[in-house]
Amino acid sequence: MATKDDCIFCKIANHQIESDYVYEDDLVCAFRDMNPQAPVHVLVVPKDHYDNLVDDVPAETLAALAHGVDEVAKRTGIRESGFRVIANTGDAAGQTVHHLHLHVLGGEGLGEGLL
Ligand code: DGP
Repeated sequence: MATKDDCIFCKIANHQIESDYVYEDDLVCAFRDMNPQAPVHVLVVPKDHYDNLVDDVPAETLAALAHGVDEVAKRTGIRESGFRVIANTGDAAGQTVHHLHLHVLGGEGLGEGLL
């Protein structure tokens, strides 16, 4: 696994630091956000380190992330009601952890989308 020493999501994906995992396979893992912004708020991350969505991420990994989102939606019971997926990409978007992650948000009171 390609990791960065100082990256918290590399450590969580590598189980060096344990988290509240929802889903895991060979390429990605999903765990609950420590600062939830919705009743369901899960982060889906690749196990290899990429800074963000435009960091030459292999197609296989992008597909695994999409599959991970679907698994999270099923496992947290938000697949039928609907949910939101956000990838903050770069400083201007407010990305604070520079390891690619997809926010999966759902549940009561999610409200309307921004766009
Ligand atoms: P972003 O702004 O897109 O970079 O959001 C990063 C998210 O990561 C933020 O909602 C808080 C979450 N987060 C940061 N550090 C940790 C951690 O150590 N564990 C967990 N579970 N979530 C974290």
